[in-house]
Amino acid sequence: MSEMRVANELLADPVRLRARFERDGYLLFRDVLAADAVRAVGEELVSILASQGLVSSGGPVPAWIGGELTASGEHDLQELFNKQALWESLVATPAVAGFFAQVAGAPVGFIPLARYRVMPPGGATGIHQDALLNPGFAMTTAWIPLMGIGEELGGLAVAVGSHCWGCMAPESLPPLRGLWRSAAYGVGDVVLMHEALVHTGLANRSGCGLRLSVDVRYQDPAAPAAVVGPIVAADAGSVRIAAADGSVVDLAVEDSTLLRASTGARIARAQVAASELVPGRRVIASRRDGVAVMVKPL
Ligand SMILES: O=C(O)CCC(=O)C(=O)O
Repeated sequence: MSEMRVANELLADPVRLRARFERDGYLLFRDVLAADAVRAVGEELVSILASQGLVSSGGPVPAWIGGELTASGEHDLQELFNKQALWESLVATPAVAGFFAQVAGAPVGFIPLARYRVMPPGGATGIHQDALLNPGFAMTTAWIPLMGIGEELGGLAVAVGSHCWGCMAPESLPPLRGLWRSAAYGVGDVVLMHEALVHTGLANRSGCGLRLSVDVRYQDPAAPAAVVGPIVAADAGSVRIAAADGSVVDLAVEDSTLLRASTGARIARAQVAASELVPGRRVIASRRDGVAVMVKPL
């Protein structure tokens, strides 16, 4: 697989930086995030995993002793990790927030669509595009290794230029041969990805080592901010959300609106009242001109 291009030299040239992102759909930066703060997030995850009897720490790479990681086990881990607000603190660290503001040209808002990746030996993440199931946010994904990730541990691979195709189901994607790019990653590195870029998490072939990373997402500062909060009222034609800033936001629901259940399944407009999208349920919504583009439970 070919190497990703490093974009550090473009940080001083916003026009070329934007042009590279628009052409390739990704940017790899080396050693730009506060390494101590990133390492501390990884160490905290390892100590939570150790407290659950899933890893034995001590070596340079934590060893996975947890057997198969099921979908429900993974879900429970995300809940445990989320209680610590680790990624939220990381992106609020001034040096880290400053880096993202420099790349985007203005301070950015992160949306609560982050995911910690605990990748045991043999594990991999399927080929996908982030915006297929999360449209309307004008978001960029920042993939952050939480430990040194060499070839054996796998890590992120991207299909260069694939963001230009629009989003589609993985089985409908054009041939990807020749487009894949990856790298060995260090703590402090970050890969930024266009929301429609095809990417994957390569298989962890280390035999016993655990791979840890986190992917966080921020919006284009010019895009309408995501609405996050509990539903006040919802029916087939509209959804009203009590937003975090204290305002109440009314959004129209149309046939084009993607209403999702927490399983990821699509909810038909006529089924809203019988779904999870009921008053009190905390959701995130993207929007355009007063119309909900996507609504899903958090
Ligand atoms: O880390 C991985 O395995 C995959 C990451 C990913 O899919 C993402 O950042 O959206």
